[in-house]
Amino acid sequence: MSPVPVKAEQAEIPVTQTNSLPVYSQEEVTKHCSIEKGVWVTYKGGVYDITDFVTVHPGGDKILLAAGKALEPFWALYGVHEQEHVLEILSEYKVGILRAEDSKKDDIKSADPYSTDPTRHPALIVNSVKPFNAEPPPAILTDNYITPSDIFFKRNHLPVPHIDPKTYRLEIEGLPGGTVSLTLDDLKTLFPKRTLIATIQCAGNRRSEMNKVKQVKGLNWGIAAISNAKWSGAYLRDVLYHYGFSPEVAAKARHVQFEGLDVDVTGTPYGASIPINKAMSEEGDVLLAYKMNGEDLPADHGFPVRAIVPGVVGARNIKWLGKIVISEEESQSHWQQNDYKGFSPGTDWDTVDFKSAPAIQELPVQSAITNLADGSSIDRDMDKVTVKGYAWSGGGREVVRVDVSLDGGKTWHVAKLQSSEEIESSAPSPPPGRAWAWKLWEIEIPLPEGAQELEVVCKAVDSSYNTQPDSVAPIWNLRGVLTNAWHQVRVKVK
Ligand SMILES: Nc1nc2c(c(=O)[nH]1)N[C@H]1C(S)=C(S)[C@@H](COP(=O)(O)O)O[C@H]1N2
Ligand SMILES: [Mo]
Repeated sequence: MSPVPVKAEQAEIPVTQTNSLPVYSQEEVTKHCSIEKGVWVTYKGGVYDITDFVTVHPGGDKILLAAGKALEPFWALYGVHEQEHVLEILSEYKVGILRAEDSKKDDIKSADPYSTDPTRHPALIVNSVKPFNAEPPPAILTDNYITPSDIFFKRNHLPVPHIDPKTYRLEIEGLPGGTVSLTLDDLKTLFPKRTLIATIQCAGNRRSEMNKVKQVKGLNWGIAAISNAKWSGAYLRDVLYHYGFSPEVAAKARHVQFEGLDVDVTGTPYGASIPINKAMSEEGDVLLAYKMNGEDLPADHGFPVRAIVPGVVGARNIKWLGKIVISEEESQSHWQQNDYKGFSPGTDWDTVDFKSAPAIQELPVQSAITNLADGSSIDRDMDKVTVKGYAWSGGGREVVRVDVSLDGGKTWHVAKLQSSEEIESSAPSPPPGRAWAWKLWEIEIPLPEGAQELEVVCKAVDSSYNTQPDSVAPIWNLRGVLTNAWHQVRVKVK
């Protein structure tokens, strides 16, 4: 008797050496594409039945887009999520192995939406590659009053969109005449070109200091998720008035929403909104910027047009601006509603109600030491210590003073703020309430005799006499935003 032939299917479901999981074909996986039929996905050659995960996790429905398919192209959009703990969660749901010939399909590997991201400056300290998030080293951050665009911190939530300036259109909704569509040329020729210097700071700047108190969720920014540039473009108010913004519109409008042209896998753009008063006020200086430091906006910073909302948190300065909506409502985007808000140190992920807190707009007063790193040492023979840094406040409040201490805050010295003449002839000191740019500061303090270690501290005061809290713990919040405690570095004297 001849041996019983092995059936093709059986041959495809061998028990592997390393574990006892069955092997599935892509065809089989594809059938499991709904809650009813079961939700299967593949990831790095594994097959996962995530039906239970999807049904119990709020927001888990987004993953349904990958049902019956490979997770890679979807996850590639959220590079940040490709972290150990997510993979750990996934491993619980592993039900099989994808047939080798199916897992090698090109479309899985080449579907990287980040593959066309621009190249970046090698000096940047990279926080996350996909999406790209990076800050300059503190030591070079304050080498220039105007941060060179290459090392200006970069904060992207999604892949960088590539926009053809010839076909680019900026849409405006909510004006009496219906939707307006502008070309880049319209923006450049129909409106006066305005130039201003403004600092942009991410809400998560200095988050790493909050992480030391207790773990928070978010990118682990150091002290350089802040930079200062010269921006040129049309005033948003000039554009809105030109297209019919009127007292009737003003009577109803409460917010101006912005949408980016960078979209996630569901086609949802990055978006946010600002209060109408900020948008329309003569003192608001909100720009539809097409130039950064005298050149076209770089791809990472929003080419061809971004919103510059001076004095307001980075998150509202929408890059790759595609749409403006004048509305009674705030933006309904995730980033306006369920992120970029501050909470009590007592609020945790089980109790947080994002509806209970307002969206961050103007940021609190901030300062940091840039020339001395925590844990570094200085020479005992030097008779003076030089301390340098930046200071800035939101809402156009000018920084009026920076205090520096070498002994953890027992004794204080007043730093010298860089004067406007030193800054640039093209930057006359701003009118009160419109101080959008940071101030660099510097001080030389005699080295205290016999000191073994210095606790160097700085704190700034703004024109409303707001100052920074002395420690991080009382302002800790689960998202790690709004870190503005005294900046402190310990330096050894050797
Ligand atoms: N379209 C779009 N705009 C965006 C973002 C984004 O991911 N997409 N990130 C925001 C955040 S959180 C910050 S802090 C700033 C960062 O601007 P920069 O990358 O030019 O420094 O851009 C904001 N505008
Ligand atoms: Mo940000």
